[in-house]
Amino acid sequence: MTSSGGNSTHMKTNINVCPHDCWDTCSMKVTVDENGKAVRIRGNDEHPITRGFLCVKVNHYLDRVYHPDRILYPMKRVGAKGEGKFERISWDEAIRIVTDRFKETISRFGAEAVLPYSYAGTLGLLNYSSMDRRFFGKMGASRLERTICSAAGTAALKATLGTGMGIDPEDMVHSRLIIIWGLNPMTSNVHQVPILEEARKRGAKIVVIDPYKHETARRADIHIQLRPGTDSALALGMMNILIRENRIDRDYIRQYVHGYEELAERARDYPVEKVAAITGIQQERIVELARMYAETRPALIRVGYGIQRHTNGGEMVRSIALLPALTGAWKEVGGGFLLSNSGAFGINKEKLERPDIYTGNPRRINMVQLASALHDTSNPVHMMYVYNSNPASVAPDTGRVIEGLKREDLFLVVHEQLMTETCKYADILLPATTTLEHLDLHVSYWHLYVQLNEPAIQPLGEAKPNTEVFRLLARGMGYTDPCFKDSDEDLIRQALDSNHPAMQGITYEALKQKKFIKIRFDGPHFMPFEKGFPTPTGKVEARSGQFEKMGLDPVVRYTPIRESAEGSPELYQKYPLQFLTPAAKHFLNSTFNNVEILKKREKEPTVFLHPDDARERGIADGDKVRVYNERGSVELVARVGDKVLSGVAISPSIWADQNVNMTTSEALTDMGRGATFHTNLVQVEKV
Ligand SMILES: Nc1nc2c(c(=O)[nH]1)N[C@H]1C(S)=C(S)[C@@H](COP(=O)(O)OP(=O)(O)OC[C@H]3O[C@@H](n4cnc5c(=O)[nH]c(N)nc54)[C@H](O)[C@@H]3O)O[C@H]1N2
Ligand SMILES: Nc1nc2c(c(=O)[nH]1)N[C@H]1C(S)=C(S)[C@@H](COP(=O)(O)OP(=O)(O)OC[C@H]3O[C@@H](n4cnc5c(=O)[nH]c(N)nc54)[C@H](O)[C@@H]3O)O[C@H]1N2
Ligand SMILES: [Mo]
Repeated sequence: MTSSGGNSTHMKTNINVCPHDCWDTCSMKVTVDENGKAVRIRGNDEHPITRGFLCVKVNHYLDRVYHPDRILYPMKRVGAKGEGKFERISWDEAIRIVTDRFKETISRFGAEAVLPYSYAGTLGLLNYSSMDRRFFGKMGASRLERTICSAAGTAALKATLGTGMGIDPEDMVHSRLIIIWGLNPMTSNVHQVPILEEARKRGAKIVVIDPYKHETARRADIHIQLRPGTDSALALGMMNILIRENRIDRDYIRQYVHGYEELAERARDYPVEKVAAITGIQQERIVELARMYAETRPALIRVGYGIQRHTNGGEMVRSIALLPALTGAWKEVGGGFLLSNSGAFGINKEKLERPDIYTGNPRRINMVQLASALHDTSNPVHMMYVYNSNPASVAPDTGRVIEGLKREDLFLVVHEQLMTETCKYADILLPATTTLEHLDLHVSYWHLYVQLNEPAIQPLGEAKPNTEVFRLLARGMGYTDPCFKDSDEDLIRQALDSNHPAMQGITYEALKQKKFIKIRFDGPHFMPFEKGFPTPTGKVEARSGQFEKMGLDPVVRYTPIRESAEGSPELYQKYPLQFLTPAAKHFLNSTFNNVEILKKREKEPTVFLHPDDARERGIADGDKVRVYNERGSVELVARVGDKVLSGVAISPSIWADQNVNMTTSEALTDMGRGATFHTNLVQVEKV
């Protein structure tokens, strides 16, 4: 704690961690006044990734903490479901009502009638997954498959590289070619921007491959704008050129690639003329890209999560992840691949989640298919407990999700910080603390720092952290396992109790002192695959036995996405526009879409259309339009220009009242059973 000058002798500064589901996992400095109120928040200038600045959203984090819609007390519903009328009750009463209802539901219908629903409202390891997993595991409740974000990419990396790991983002300054593939750092990963700028100063070229001409694409040296869902054809086309022109690293391949011959044969099916026709990219540009990729070293491919939210999302990530193995790009510092680094940490998840105390082997419900789960009459969900998530906004086919939430025979508990669309349907609302109000431990899925978040202020009202609520619920249920008594500090020690080499020296005490510590690795740079890949063959798997067992083609190929001209010609006749709904700059999924200043900056729910598509429909820039398909519709303001190709429509998401997820589908990805928000055909008309 340090004083921060002027007449503010009673001010103190606290180090917190940004809890949001984002690559950057920032370190924040929070100033607290003499009344215990947080009055200022800024990026920690001592943190090598945060570099003293926060994103446009989290600069306004205090507007969330002290928001008029903050839920401060437990409440019970007094109006109709969806009306949003609640009355204050005590915590004791709330816990009694909820545990009585759990007991009644379990005795009448069995524990599978209970569905926990959570995602990454906070990435703090304690409040993301610890006591909650113990609690619902002990109960034997339906298991939630948490697949809404990254499942296809994770499965693709696991099978191809053996783990979700890539290069250290701090080493990107050494890259001379950076291909940003299906990611928009200016919006979703802003702390990568200074690294890109530094690399560029040192001579790097930046290429963006994305159907969307977003802010990052505009600033890149080259933007390759392709048709959505066709990237595996592009990657195979690049391989075809690399192999034909002998621009591959045969030594590296011999040592590190399993199934190269079969991959080379497959790549022969993707000559440049064919790839140009599939992707919509000119032939010369494909050839130029492949040659540049082989020649400009070190070359890094940085892939985002947006790209894998398609029915062929796994295949796309898999094909792209094979490229650096063909050119041996992994050998150089700053070369290789990066999607996720979550596999780099050695957190002791077993100790946090305690699968040893779980009851039975309950059914699994995929969070992407919540709409169907809530309409399942054969084994209905009668009780749902939501925390760390806002399914009425973020889950696909939202119209059907909301219908399900309105069911009179569904009892809904929501533990939240602020009123959300989901809260409106709650029977019981519980108040949650923000990251300024609780203790937690953080890793990142992009950079390599472990961080400690200690509370800066007292909980507002009667808000409680997730961990504490599950302790109270466990007591109410009569669960006597000692692990339900573990304190948050105990949980941190358990998480850090790990033999993993990356975690050596990272203790609670060390973190209390330093706040953030980089994981341990040998040598001056993090070179995760220097000694081989953690796959069954010890090599990059161009031929995958794992996929073969799953009934997939063991060698990658291009499959058209399900909702596209090639994938479903009949549907395409009625709904001829591919609708992408990637991250909005001023919101984080649905979080922050209730902060006035950020809504103003994001302006209005918008859809970008190509001039040809607009003209054909009599739509002018600024017109209100209806975007629809058989699942539902949403009203957006049309912006006509060059951000999209003809045949594509894009809407930055997610707004509360005009929600694009009314149109999105529950279909799952080819691997990992993930979400396919971007495989979505629509029609657009003027209203
Ligand atoms: N401001 C802001 N930041 C965020 C978030 C947010 O909502 N707002 N969300 C956070 C979360 S939860 C996550 S998972 C990450 C996501 O961050 P990103 O990985 O950046 O994900 P998206 O923004 O969904 O999509 C990135 C890009 O993928 C492109 N894309 C879609 N389909 C295809 C395709 O077929 N091929 C190619 N090449 N590109 C395609 C989209 O046009 C988009 O530009 O960001 C986090 N950060
Ligand atoms: N169309 C479309 N839909 C999408 C996406 C897209 O790109 N396009 N992105 C998808 C992706 S990548 C993701 S990750 C999902 C995200 O879906 P969600 O995980 O539901 O994300 P948020 O909308 O940010 O909602 C998180 C909620 O958790 C609450 N919360 C935060 N911290 C805590 C806490 O400590 N305790 C409790 N109890 N609550 C807390 C917040 O107040 C917030 O309301 O959305 C998906 N939906
Ligand atoms: Mo996500």
